Amino acid sequence: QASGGLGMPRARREAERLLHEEPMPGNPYTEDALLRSYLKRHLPAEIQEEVSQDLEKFGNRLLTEIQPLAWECASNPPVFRQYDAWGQRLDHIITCSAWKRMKEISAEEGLVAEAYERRYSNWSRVHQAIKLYLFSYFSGGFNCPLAMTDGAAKVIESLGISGSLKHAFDHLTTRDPKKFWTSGQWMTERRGGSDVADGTETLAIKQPDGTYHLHGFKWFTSAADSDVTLTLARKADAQGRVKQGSGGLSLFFLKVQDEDGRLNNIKVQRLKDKLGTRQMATAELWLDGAKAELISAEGRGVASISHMLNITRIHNTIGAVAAMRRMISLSREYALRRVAFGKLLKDHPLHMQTIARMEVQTRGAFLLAMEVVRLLGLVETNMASEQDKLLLRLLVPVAKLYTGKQAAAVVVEAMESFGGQGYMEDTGLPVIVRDTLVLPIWEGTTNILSLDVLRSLSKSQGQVLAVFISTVQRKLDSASGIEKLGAAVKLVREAVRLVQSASSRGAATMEIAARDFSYSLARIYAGALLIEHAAQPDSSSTDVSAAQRWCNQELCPVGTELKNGSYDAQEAFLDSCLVYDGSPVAHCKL
Ligand code: UCC
Repeated sequence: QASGGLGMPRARREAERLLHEEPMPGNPYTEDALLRSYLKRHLPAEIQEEVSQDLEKFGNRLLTEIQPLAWECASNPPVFRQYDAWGQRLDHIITCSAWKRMKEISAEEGLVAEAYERRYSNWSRVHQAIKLYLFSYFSGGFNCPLAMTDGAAKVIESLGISGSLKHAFDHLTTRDPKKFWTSGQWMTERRGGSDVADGTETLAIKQPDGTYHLHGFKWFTSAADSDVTLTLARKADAQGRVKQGSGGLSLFFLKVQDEDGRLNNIKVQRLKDKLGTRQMATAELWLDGAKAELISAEGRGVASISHMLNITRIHNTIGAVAAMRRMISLSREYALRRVAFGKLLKDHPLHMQTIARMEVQTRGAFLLAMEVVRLLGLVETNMASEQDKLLLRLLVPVAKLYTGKQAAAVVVEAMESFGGQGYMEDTGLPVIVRDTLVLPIWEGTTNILSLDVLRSLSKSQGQVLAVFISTVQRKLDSASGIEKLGAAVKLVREAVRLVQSASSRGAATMEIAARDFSYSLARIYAGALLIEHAAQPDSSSTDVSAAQRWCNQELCPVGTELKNGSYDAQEAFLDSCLVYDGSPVAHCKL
């Protein structure tokens, strides 16, 4: 063994030096400059101190108590036991003790409750969202059931809390760990994850006592260990006939198990073998007469569950920003410790340029997420104008689709900043990457959400876009006369002009342009938010630089593509083919 001159073999010496390079960011609240400045700017003085103390305390709890639990969840994914030794069917989904503890902690910290207690009025949503943002990475996947639980509470609240649903609402929004329930969201069947309207086959048969028995097969059920769930089904009439399409779907509430832990006429077929989010049990479930309660008006299932979808899409957005922030914190920490080519990574300009670009992406995404949450808080406390409501409708899908894609790109980039270490399982970095890659898929893929953006435009007869544009203009006005932001403001104004003219294209062009159009909205709005933030008197040079850098990227891809004439459906179809045999489009081979 060659000696390295320090009295120990070179190999051992190298290994011991590596031990000192583990990045260890501190309290995620106190170390997050943008988060703190956002709160300082927005929260009324009388609640700022209290919220800040709670977040700092929570940040410490995350590091000391919760982080080890997250590791435990990652190393002990749920196990499915279908039969006992004697052949009795069990269908037990066994979760680890850390996962159960996460549920208790979620209740104690009010991670759902905070939003419904509204002790800080419209700011309660922001407080809750920031706790979720801090919790996300440390949650061991428990952020998923929390998203659905919040969504279920929201549906119940929007339908009017009454009868047995009052009981459920109390359990979903309690701070008492012994009473806390989580909810599932069983929407996906074999024939349709996106096309829920045509893909849902589950039947609901009315019983003499007014309840329903559900019969069907749910293909993906996230956090299948949840206490209750919302699900869609087609109500059969007396002759057993059902109405197809969206208008035939109604929304049902059910308990997954009874008080003795027996499944509610549900059979677990298997757990899904997923790329990531493996800490959380996703199952295929047969509903074999599951007892359920109809909670929406008949045929209003999709419209009713859209309240849940909008909440889970916001959680998805928060999770995306959190993943980016975590990876950058780790990457930055590593740059302070790791030496390469004779100096710390932090002293390599190209390395820091790469981190700076990720930081800019994360800042834009953070402000976009917080804007959505801020608007939600206003709507929920009846403080929102009609314009706020329209803006929220538009920004939820825009933020979800854009941040999901950003997060997937940023975490992969950040992984690379660790070199080979980033690819090593026991650093924990691959867990973050895998868990992030689901974010563009969960709760509606990028294309489905882009079409939802168009839906919001057409349903409001273009009003959402008018509000979007006037809000952006107002934010830009806040920077008027600030010279260093002048160029950025000009770029956003030009992008607004382009997106406005793009929106007047016909339906066929808009459909094929929907993704670029949505990206344009996201980039423009985040640009305006970054400028507004940087225009504050106490803003930092980083705030200004982030606004400038963000606005120097292409802000309106839909404008460029329109100029290039690239929105032709027939051409897109042909161009997507690897081989085209010259026969009509329908026979094009992939
Ligand atoms: O993926 C899943 C896993 C759960 C894990 C959760 C964790 C997430 C957080 C993690 C934290 C890090 S669960 C399944 C996810 N599935 C989806 O997201 C479905 C994707 N597909 C769609 O979104 C489609 O666009 C559909 C299903 C909404 C399309 O349905 P329809 O019935 O064809 O659409 P319609 O006919 O346009 O809409 C029916 C009604 C209309 O209202 P009315 O009748 O009054 O005109 C629409 O305006 O629903 C209304 N509606 C909405 N309203 C539809 N979408 C919305 C919306 N987003 N907001 C408000």
